Amino acid sequence: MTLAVRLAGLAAGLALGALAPTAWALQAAPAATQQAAAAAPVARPPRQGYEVVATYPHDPTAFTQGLVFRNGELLESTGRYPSTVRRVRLEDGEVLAKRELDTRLFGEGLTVFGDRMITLTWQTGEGFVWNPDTLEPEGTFTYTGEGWGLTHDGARLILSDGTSRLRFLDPVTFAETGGVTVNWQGRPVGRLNELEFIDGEVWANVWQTDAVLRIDPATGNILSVIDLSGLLAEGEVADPNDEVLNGIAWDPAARRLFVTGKNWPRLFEIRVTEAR
Ligand SMILES: [Ca+2]
Repeated sequence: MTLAVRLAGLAAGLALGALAPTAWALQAAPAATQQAAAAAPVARPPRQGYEVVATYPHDPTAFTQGLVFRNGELLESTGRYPSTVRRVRLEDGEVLAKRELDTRLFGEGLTVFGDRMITLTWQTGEGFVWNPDTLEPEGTFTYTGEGWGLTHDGARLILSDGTSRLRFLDPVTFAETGGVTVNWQGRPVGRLNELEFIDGEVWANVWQTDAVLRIDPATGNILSVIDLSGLLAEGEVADPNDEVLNGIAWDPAARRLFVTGKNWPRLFEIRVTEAR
């Protein structure tokens, strides 16, 4: 799929006019919802754009799966083999420390809850607890299903698994305590990947698109869609199908927002612009 095709798919998805399998396609909705949609066309969610504030180098071999800003630097998890967790200097992208996962594991989402860094793996149901300063492993846990993105709201871990579902986990026991289905006016929207909790909202990028959804975690309702297309020029990644937008980090003190992607050569500080 070319970049142009992906962007066309994104545009179709943003319009939410069709149930065709577009890039951030709506998943099969309940029959009653589909009938309602057929009777009354559903307006698309508010759409937002962005401005680039600053650009930083990013390790182009980092297949980014989780991204967090902490204490002036980035914590990042990467997938493929060997997967890694790493501390990264923002200003020049220098990897300050790195740990490799066992080669049977494909690294996924990352968050820091208190003084514990927590990471997921893709299809192995194994999670890890780390010291975020030393990257020393401190424990493991298990969960059901796949692991994609991870963040928290101060009380609960919030996990995505590639579907439209956001699941809540107890941050100490890792027991699943609930969840919501991310939706636009009742229609589920899936392929949720990397997550960040920002000002009471969950922000999720949608796999293989340039879309970031702003989500109300109480209801799963989509509040708006941020269109991040155009951050990279065509040809900046070798494989636009796999090397997609993935990575949202928030600096709450300075209110800075960072985004990058899998094997992207650059990481961006951006400012989101008004809905239109
Ligand atoms: Ca994140």
